[in-house]
Amino acid sequence: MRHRATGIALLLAAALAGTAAVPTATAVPNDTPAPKPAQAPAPVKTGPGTDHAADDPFTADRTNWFRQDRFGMFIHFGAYSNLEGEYKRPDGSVCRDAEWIKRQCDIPMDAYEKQAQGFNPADFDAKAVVKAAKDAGMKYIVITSKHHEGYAMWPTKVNDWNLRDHSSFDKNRDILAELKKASDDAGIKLGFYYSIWDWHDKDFADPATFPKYEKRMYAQLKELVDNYDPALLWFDGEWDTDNPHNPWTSKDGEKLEAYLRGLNPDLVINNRVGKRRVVDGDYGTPEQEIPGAPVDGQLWESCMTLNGHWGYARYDEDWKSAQTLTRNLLSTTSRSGNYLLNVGPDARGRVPQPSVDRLKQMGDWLRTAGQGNAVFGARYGGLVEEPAWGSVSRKGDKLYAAVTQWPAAGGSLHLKARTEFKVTSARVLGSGQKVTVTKAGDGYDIKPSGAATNATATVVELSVDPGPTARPGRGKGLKQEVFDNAKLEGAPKLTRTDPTLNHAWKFDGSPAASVPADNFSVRWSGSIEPRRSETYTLTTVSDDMARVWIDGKLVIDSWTPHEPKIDKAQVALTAGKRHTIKVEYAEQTGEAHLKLLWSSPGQEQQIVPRSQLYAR
Ligand code: FHN
Repeated sequence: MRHRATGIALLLAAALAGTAAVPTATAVPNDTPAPKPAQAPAPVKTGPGTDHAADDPFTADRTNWFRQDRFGMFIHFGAYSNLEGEYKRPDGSVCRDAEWIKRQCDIPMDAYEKQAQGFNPADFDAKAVVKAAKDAGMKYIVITSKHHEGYAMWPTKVNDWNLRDHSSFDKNRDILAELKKASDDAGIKLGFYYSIWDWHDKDFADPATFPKYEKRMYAQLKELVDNYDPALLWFDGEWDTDNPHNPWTSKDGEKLEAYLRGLNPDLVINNRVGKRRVVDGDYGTPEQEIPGAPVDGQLWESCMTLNGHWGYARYDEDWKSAQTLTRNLLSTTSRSGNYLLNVGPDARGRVPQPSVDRLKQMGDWLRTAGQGNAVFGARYGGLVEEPAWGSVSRKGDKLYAAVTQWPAAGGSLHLKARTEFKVTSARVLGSGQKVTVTKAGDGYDIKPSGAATNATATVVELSVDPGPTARPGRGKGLKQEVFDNAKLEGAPKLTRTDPTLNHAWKFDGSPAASVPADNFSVRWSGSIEPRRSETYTLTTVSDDMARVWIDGKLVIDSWTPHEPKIDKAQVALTAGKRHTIKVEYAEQTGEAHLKLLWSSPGQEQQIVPRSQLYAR
């Protein structure tokens, strides 16, 4: 912990920095953590034999907090915030945008740098920001450490285009350190957004000098990981675009992801580290939308604005209602997704009050009568189809039906069952009213005897018996035969037991050091043992080619070369029975990926676990 700056020190520092400083009554403690001794990143393994699949994000301890927490705060805060969404051009015309204002309003770089020099978020109060998040029920925060403008919101040593060296802000403050401390004190995870696309760095746009930019980017990311220990990195600006040209490739993403996992194997990383695909990072990032069902092959998080802008825009009063926001959260959870809801602090660093108010209302709903159980630790309902009258999430042996269209007196709510299960009891959270549940047609009718408890969503908690689930198997994995050609020809180069089909060989890797990174193929064979008697969805994520047989029947045939691709099949499996399985895969050139996942009404999506796979 560095010394606490005093008023005089502030003046001295300001004098040195050439900016007038008004000493605050109490010098803001400088919470920049003493940099940890530079961690030499673990050597990044590359080349044949490398498999970049760290674990199964659907079940790994590393991602558990992300899968349980469900609800986070996004913060867009940068030099653009100083303009508060509006730029008056020299000719008197006014141009409006938020975090894209420099580009969309064609602000010359010198003019933009000049305005940034006046940026002074003196009122940024990390404790207040964290309180707003906690009051909302949010469990993690992701703040823009560097947006497309390239302006670093921490005292980076890599350049002087940052809040410490290029602003009117207190040079003894470090808002990321303040936010890290406040988040840690409040038990909230902190993550950083980082834009790959950089409008300011002169080496970015030219492929010939891009490596120089990349080196600086790696150095900045190492500063963030070493000095602030984020739980999550939220990349952005990975897409193909111009002005300036963005040369980022999926191979660049592979390299960066491997580097970051070497820095901290516990990091959770989004799919924009690469090219926003199912094989990039740990989770998908739909934006301003909510997928209609659980996303195949990947965790996911929907990010959304509270009004119409990510960065602060003083004129934008188009705030979503707390009701809409809470229902969005319930919808994302009921499809096993996360909701990252954005606030944009103003030029002084203050979170707009309408944002704070709505977040508090969301938190009030979550804290009422245990309604938060429908979100925190909950996931896709699975056992039932999503109804038109609301959403259904599952948490252990409970289903939480969040009803947004309460039935008329005497009416009932129908739930269509996706598998055999029993409802053992039902109650309305926050009400003593009687609820009767009767089997009806393809599912159950839920008949409440009273009124809805609130206008946002009334939660009916159903205690369920999901039906028999066999004990975990004793499998050790499938027989794996690896061929050093793309046609599964000849004798296999090696034969062994493969615990799970969860492979990301990507560009440089392969199943073994003796197998080249291109032109290889693999056959897995043995049996798969489900724990429930249900219709399972088998999902492959593959690049270049894959096909799957169950009990001798070809159920997935994706045997034409392709980019990373999802294929699915529905197969009826019997609990405790060992169904024969054969999977074939071929890699010609380029990237190589093969994952085999399963899900069923009673089984959430995961890489098929080792315990359920047998070599014979
Ligand atoms: O261009 C950015 C945009 O400014 C904002 O940061 C969003 C938030 O995810 N991401 C990009 C647009 O997809």
